[in-house]
Amino acid sequence: MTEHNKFNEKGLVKRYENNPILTKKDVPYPVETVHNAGVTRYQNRYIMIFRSHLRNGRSIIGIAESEDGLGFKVHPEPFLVPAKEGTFAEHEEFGVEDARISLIDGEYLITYSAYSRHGVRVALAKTRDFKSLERVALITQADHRNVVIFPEKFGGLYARLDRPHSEIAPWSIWISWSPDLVHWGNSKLLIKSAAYHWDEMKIGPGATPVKTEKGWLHIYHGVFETMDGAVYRLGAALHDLNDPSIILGVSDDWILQPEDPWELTGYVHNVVFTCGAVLENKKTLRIYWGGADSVMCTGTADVDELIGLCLEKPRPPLG
Ligand code: BMA
Repeated sequence: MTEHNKFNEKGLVKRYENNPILTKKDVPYPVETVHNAGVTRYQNRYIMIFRSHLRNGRSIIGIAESEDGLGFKVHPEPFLVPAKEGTFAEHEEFGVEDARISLIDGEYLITYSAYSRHGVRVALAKTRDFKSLERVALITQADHRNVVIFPEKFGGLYARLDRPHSEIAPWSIWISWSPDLVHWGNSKLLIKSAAYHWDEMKIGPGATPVKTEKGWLHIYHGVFETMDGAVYRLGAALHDLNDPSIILGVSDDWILQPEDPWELTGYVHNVVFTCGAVLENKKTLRIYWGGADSVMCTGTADVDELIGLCLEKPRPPLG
């Protein structure tokens, strides 16, 4: 397997040479896009749960699996479609989007955005086998997206990264805690967009954080507004191992920006957006991202380089 960055040999994220790794042509039911997938390891395989737009413009979540994390085969049926009855149906009416997966105590926790006439909320579901799925609760109020749960408890509490939005304090990264996954609180603001910076317009949690010797490594997204619309890029943040509400560093530089043709043009142009990254080994992080809200791509980054960027070339977390 060779990986390279076509545009910058020294780029932090080395793109896989056969990107994109999954497109709508690989899906055995009619969809218009394949993107923003949560990814995890399950029984010596990689599981990817990816978002697809239907032709009514609303999204569902499909599932694919892979031996090597590069070649994925999509299951014949979608994994998660809007609920048909009850509270979840009311809140998933306009679609389900951007799932993240977190493994704790043998259970895979799945957070996803639930869209409805009431706004966007985050829902939590869980599975042990990626066949059956149990919806647990809607775990935010409206105007939240991009919730990722840390794959470990801290002092008996679950921790998650949040992304509430309001006009006074737009789109920032917060942390909240819960004893039972349903009731969340003790929220605290961790990282804000920095003025005239690549993440100036908004930021949000991205991939489920991974544990390294130096801290929890979190790949997040940041958005910059240009005359040609928004550009979505990825950055890195390092959280304290024992208390992830402590930020050890946030990289000043982005680590990935739209460059390949399928990242520059598509359903929404100029977008790289992540919901999943897995450690291949202690040294290498494999990152998955949606390109232009249309296809799935992957690449690897050196863990020490990412940590170095957070610690040695940081920007203020509350910029
Ligand atoms: C965000 C979300 C993401 C999407 C991105 C770029 O607001 O909708 O799912 O990838 O915009 O369109």
